[in-house]
Amino acid sequence: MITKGSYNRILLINPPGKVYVLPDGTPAHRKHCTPPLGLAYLAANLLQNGYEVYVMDILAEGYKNEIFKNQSIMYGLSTEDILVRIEKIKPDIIGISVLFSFLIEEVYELCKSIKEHFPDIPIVLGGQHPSGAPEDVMKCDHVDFVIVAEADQSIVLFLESLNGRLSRSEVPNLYYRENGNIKNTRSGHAPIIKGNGWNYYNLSKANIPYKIDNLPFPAWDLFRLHDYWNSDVRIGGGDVIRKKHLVMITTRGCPYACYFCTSPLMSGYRGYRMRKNEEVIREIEWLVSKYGVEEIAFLDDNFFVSKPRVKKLLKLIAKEFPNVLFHVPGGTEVNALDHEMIDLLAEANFFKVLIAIEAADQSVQNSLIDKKVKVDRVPETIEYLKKKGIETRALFMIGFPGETRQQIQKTVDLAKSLDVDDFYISIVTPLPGTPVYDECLQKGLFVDGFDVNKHRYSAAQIKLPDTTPEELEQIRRDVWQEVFNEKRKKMQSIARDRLRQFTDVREYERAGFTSLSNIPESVSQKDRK
Ligand code: B12
Ligand code: SF4
Repeated sequence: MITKGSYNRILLINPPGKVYVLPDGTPAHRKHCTPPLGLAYLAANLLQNGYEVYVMDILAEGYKNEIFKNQSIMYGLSTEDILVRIEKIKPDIIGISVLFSFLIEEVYELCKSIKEHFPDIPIVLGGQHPSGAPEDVMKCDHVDFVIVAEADQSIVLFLESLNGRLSRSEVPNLYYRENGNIKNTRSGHAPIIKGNGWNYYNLSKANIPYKIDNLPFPAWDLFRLHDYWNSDVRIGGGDVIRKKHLVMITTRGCPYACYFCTSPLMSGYRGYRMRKNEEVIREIEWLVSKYGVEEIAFLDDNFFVSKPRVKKLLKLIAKEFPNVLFHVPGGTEVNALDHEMIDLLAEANFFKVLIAIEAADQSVQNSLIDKKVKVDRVPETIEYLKKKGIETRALFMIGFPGETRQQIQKTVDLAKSLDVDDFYISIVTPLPGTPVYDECLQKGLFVDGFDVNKHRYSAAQIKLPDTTPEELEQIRRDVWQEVFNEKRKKMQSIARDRLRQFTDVREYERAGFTSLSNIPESVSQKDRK
């Protein structure tokens, strides 16, 4: 039972990392180690409101510590270390961020261990997964609260209510228990789209920060930045180039609502908000002068959506920061990339662009992908990006509900035919809190044994008309293997890319792991190199 009282010391936790190991003993993807921007924002808002904030990034602080569990390599601080730290900090409350659905089981285990040792410390969960499946998450007895959507302000109001200065009903987007029942403070608003256990609200009803320039800068002082800088780090689509790198955001939300994406859930339906360019410049200046940052990734949902904004920003960046590198790991709309934009990107040291093409078939584009990529513009855009010396990668998705083998093949063929430095084909993942998830639920399209708590991004989870899940996974892997050598050769021309150092795809995927040789033989069905 959580009683009103004194809740001033908050510990914010970033959970461990996890990489699924395929039956041939190869990791499904590389490890990553990205500074958690969401937690840095929450910390800044709490500090600004007089709270005492501590941060524990389990992933970054224990990056080299790997264990094999449930067919996956987990990396991060050990449970013993985590409990010792909690004992030392003695927080009044713990907040855990769950950005990735595939980590939810590990987060439940973490909550259980914490509760076994510290039963009186309340635990609140937030981030993408709890926002998409709040009721489900509240079913875990070790979780006391969930706050859905962007929580910069609501977490402060939540603590104010625990401290008796506000009533619970004044805390927006909160899920809690009362007499054993799960309740929430959202019911007063009519959602614009009502899903199965989730809602999309208009921005004005979403109770999230409206003027995002009013938010304080992320509280990076609380984080051990050298843990990120010394890791074998990867921020989306390739390694960072410079050691001292950090992340930022220049807009929140997106004016579109693609049916597989969680943006409307977190940021309101078409809840796009821009920062002023001067404020963005001020934050870059601060990162450079205070932390010596040499490279910055913009983590916006859709950085390029307002072309006039971006063009003005790029001009300012080129003028003010000629020695800093930039990139946008979230993917770039093809439609935004006209020649002037590409010229400005090159001038502003944007060294890499990831073009989000998603599907080759225009009918899939038209019906499912709200941003409506003009597929016929892609080859010419790529040609011009390469001419300007910008590393160019393309992003695709296969396995949309109803997608035929022919349509999938069209995407694969397009990926192979484009003159990009690298491309990634993802399998469509039905994330909780998205229309694609509900469609699969309603039409019985989840593969046998599907469990929302056991999400795996590289696995096929949707039944298709004429492709089995195994075939879909194999298609993706075969293309990757087939073009690996060719891509590697292309990478010779690109400075310091990790890909070019390897001769075999498995060798590449094993890079950065310290414990692969310890994986039990029974896990690997084929010969492991
Ligand atoms: C940067 C990023 C990454 C980074 C890593 C990020 C990190 N910190 O670890 C990299 C590039 C490595 C990455 C990789 C992948 N990513 Co990614 N990534 C993002 C991205 C673009 C930005 C995250 C971010 O910093 N946002 C900005 C901050 C301000 O928002 P936030 O973190 O959500 O925090 C706010 C709220 O969530 C909330 N909150 C957060 N924590 C907490 C905690 C508490 C207690 C509370 C109350 C509230 C709260 O308040 C915060 C402030 O408003 C998001 C999309 C997006 N724009 O959010 C996708 C996203 C998180 N990625 C996603 C996916 C699927 C992937 C990949 C699987 C892609 C792939 N197919 O390979 C991989 C998996 C990597 C892995 N785990 O191994 C999905 C996850 C969806 C899900 N439910 O699982 C997202 C949401 C994109 C999408 N819409 O599909 N990703
Ligand atoms: S354009 Fe991108 S960020 Fe916007 S809704 Fe579609 S997938 Fe999500």
